[in-house]
Amino acid sequence: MAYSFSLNTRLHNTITGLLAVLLYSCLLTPAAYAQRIQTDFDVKLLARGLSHPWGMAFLPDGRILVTERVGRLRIVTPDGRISGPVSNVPAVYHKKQGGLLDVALDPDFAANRLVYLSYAEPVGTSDGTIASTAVARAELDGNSLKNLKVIFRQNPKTDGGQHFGSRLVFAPDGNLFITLGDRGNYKEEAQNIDNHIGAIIRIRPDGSVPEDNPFVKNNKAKPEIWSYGHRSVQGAAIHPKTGELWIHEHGPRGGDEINIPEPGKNYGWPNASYGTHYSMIPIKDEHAEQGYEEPIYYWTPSVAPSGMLFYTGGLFPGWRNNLFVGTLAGQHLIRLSVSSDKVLTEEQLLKNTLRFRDVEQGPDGAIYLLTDENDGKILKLLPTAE
Ligand SMILES: [Ca+2]
Repeated sequence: MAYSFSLNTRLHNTITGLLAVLLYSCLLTPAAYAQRIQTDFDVKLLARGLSHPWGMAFLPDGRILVTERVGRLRIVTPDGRISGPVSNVPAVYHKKQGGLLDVALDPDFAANRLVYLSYAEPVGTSDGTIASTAVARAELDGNSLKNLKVIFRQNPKTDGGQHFGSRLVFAPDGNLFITLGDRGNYKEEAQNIDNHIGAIIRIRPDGSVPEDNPFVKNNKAKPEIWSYGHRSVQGAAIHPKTGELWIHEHGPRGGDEINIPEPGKNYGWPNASYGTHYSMIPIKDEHAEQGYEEPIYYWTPSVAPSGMLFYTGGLFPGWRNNLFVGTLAGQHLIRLSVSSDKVLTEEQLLKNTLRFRDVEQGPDGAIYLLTDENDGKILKLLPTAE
């Protein structure tokens, strides 16, 4: 199925109209003027008709690989044409939060054509009730995948349709980070390093374990684990100056966090959180007091963060090295100015508009957003034309 596509001016006008109201309300003070300069952007609709798109990755020629949670991978051209489904994508468990999730390119993609997919992998057929997050890599050959190999499986597989993570991010040293979740019904297991529940994983691109992983010499631990005590991590990015991994994770009722996961460290879930359990049972706020790592930032009430980008492009010089986070429940895009290890300021963009599942930077320096809808869209943020 292919779509041809033209600009949806109604959506465009709605969003720019909301921005106009925001801009008008910002004209009151000199401080607000500086903010006005930074929020002066247009939103263009690049493509629509994607079913709950989840992750995207830019090919060197400017086309975009986009996953749909139902289990399809598509390629979108820079002018918004959507390909038919790429063939040979692995079968996925498509229930609740499960399905085909993130996509990433090998750092050496131009030479080896390797792409990486994360997904909820069922036991047996896709109709099963037991699943966990897995990562496969394959060569992209035209509109199909070949030589597909599963390089990681979250162990154990469990019931439940929640908290699969997952984002795929390559570190500057060439290792692959995979962010996972606690699978919903098994939150206590996020404290156990003899399984992969609630962990961040670090492997080589072929699935083998780097010798300097923190638990390789602990024969009671899974050697792929980088850090643990995480709830469900749907955003990850490498800080452009420090080269460190930053992640965010969903809290329960409140307490969504940003963490900079360090090797072997415990981020406290489910024993420490700035949120409360859905049952309204309180959780101890204090991470450090209980021996866990404190988040560097948190949101209460929850925004349900998804997707994470450090902006390094040239189109928005005022936003360089800022951190962008999409939100689902929040229905806005968050812009954070940050230092090497702190969040300094927060601004909400596109308030009360759509559920934003992923945020990426294109080779053109524009910011691209995926919306979480049946009629999922790719939106493009560009500086307002003079
Ligand atoms: Ca925590």
